[in-house]
Amino acid sequence: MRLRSLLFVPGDRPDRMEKALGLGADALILDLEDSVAPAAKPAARAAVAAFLASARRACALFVRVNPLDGGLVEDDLAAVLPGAPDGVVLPKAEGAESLRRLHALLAGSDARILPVATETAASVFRLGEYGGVTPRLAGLTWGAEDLPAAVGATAAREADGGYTAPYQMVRSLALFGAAAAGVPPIETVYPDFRDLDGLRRYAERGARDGFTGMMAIHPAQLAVINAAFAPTEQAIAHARAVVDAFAANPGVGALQLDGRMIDAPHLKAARRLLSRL
Ligand code: 1VU
Repeated sequence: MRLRSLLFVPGDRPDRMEKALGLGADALILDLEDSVAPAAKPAARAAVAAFLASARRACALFVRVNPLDGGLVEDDLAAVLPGAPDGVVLPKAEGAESLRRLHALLAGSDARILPVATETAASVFRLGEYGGVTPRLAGLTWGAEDLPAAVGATAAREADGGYTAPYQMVRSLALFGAAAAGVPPIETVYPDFRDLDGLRRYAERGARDGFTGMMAIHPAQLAVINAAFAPTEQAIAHARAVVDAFAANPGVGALQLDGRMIDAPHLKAARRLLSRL
């Protein structure tokens, strides 16, 4: 499943769901959590269930349920699993135990799991736990909204779109946690949805650092995100040249290509990039 761009659509906005299918997102995240007010949760569950039952599967359909300990997730899953979502986004995930619990709740369904793995202070210390727990793991993503609120920080972002030191560290740990688990790292949302230049810089930085996709909150963000997370022609050509150079020199560990040394890590990176095409 390719996950370059994942668009949040509030679960209580059925008017936006059908249209969202044709916007170029690789996945929609039909949200039952923070974008839906408590009183609107039952209606949102019903709307998401109805949409899943009838939607053209033009892209992957994920549902963000409520957190495991809030007393809502059981009703969320009872409503949406009959519609066979491709995946469930788990907010406030806290390591292996959360994955095990959700895996059990998904019995009888093929849904994958995408945890949002940095939304509580405790979760940060469990980012190395996600590998090998369940074959349902579709990736790992992080959030920069709930954690500052949980610890009492006044901001997580710098004016230039980067993060303050504590949240930059959390982003890095999420990236390495996903890599250690062997699943795609998904960059978090860029909330200023009118600032497409800032988004482009942010998404390109994410792709440079190793994230393979990103969540979106507004349709205008999708083209920018898809472009940032698609390998450039130049990068593809270079990767092919690296693979070809090693194929032409079997048994050789280090080579030169255009005057620069290439060895095993470069071959691994080239193969990884080509596998995403
Ligand atoms: O022009 P049209 O009327 O045909 O369409 C509007 C609008 O319906 C549409 N649109 C969307 N369609 C699908 N999914 C969306 N998320 C979405 N957002 C907008 O685009 C056209 C233009 O809309 P707009 O620019 O006038 O935007 P609004 O003021 O109507 O809406 C802005 C917000 C931010 C409220 C809206 O985009 C939205 O609800 N986004 C998702 C919010 C969300 O799910 N937040 C929680 C996830 S963030 C997180 O938890 C971090 C981990």
